Amino acid sequence: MDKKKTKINTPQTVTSYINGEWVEPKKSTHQLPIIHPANEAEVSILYEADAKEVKTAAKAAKKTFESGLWSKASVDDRKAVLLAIRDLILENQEEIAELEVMNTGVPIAQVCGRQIPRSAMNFEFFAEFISQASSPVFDQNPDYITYVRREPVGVAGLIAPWNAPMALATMKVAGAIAFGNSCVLKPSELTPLGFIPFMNLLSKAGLPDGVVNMVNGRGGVTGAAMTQEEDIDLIAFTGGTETGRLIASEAGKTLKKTVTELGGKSANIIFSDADFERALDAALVAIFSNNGQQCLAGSRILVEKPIAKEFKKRFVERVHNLKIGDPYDKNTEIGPLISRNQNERVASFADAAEQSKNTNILCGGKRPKAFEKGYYFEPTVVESSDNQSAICQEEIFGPFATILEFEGIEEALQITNDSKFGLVSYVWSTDVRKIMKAQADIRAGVVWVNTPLMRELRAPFGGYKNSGIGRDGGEWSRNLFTEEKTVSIPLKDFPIAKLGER
Ligand code: TXE
Repeated sequence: MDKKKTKINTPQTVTSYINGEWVEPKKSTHQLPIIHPANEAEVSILYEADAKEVKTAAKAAKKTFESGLWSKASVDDRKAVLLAIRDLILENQEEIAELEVMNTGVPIAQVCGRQIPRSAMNFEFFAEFISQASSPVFDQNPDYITYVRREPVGVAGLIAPWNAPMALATMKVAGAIAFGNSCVLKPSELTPLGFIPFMNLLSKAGLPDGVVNMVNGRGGVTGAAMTQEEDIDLIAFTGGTETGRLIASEAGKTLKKTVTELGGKSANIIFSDADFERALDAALVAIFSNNGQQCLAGSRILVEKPIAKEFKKRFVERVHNLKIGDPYDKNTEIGPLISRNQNERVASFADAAEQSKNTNILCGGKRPKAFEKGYYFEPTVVESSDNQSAICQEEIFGPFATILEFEGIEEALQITNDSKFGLVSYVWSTDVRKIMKAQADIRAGVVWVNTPLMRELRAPFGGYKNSGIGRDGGEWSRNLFTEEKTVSIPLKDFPIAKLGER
């Protein structure tokens, strides 16, 4: 990494944060290198939390929860702390952003423009939400009043991914603590660095120690211990579909509430009556932002036949112009992938495309020669005539667009729904009837009409099919992070059967 471009000091060790204190690194602990994906340099060392340390974190969270200090704090007090966390994230955004870039390789313009503001917004959103939320009262029966209380569940286990570490983890942390829970957060073992300044700012914001605890380590060790831990009451997970399956079945053994937000292979349908230029711009944003590593990527671009030739030509021209480079450079549009593994995974799909007779690589497909080091991969565009091919069915999670042609809405919808995933979808058309049919028939949790990437925090977000179970956002996060308690109180004395009286 070019030192001149960053002002921060990288933390040399990453440990757990329990009850308001950093755990001292121990030589005997299993250690993992933290790698900067742009130059493969080891920038820090993670000291992995084992099952015992996870238990300590869960116990600290439970103790704080039971103390009532936070779980029974007034909504106004909680709101003030959440807003202070928002302010401190914004005050420290430069440091957090630079650490995120060091970990993820996502271009700094995108981290500063989208992910850090979104992290701050997550706290503001839930601060506002809790101050307005109400619960139903049932007074239809004149002899009783019955109402519903919303109470925090207890200790939330939050397992976060590496693609947008801070933005995705803070959605979970903000939701959990807004409703009074304590939590144990596990960032991805690839991307813990930004959470170091984040943890430090929580107590400055006035959050009591032990409300947010963090453990670090591999999924199979630290994450698995969380899903098995008796003192953790719920799991909110974002990550891969296979991991989601494992987590849900493990968490089921101790009957934890579980929400999983998993992968996608989302269709971006462009009809020939669409605003061509806007659809083109948006198709590029939907697949190439975040280095293509996002669950809501528009990775299958379905183009109607009359405009397909022109669309492919223009799309490929633009892809050739994308600026690949150092993620700390403000002009960079595509940085390196997260890891060697992810780079090899993406390359394997390009190799498969090269072998297949149903697919044709229009550009990219290789590691760019300009970079000796770093997990860079050329932005890749492949056309396919078979939606069953691996590049149309599997989540590739990289700068890799697949283009399919279709004739008419029926075929577009058939291809869209011919997928084991169902997270989001995009529809581009100026014909309201076509739009209305598409939004009704698409089997996915979100339909974006004539827009890319519109995340409305008030609305539910989550997937159909293998894209997950449950939703987050406003009311849906409240459902996850609270228990409902029904209270009935009689308004007058009424006769009670006198059992045992002779
Ligand atoms: O993610 P994992 P991986 C998809 C994407 C990617 C694939 C694999 O297609 O290519 O998943 O990525 C923790 N118990 N997405 O393998 O493993 C892990 O430590 C408990 C989609 O790197 O799912 C990390 O904190 N936890 C996606 C988190 O799970 C476990 C984002 C996610 O890592 C665990 C990322 C276990 N047994 C990848 N195993 C999205 N939906 O946005 C792992 N973890």
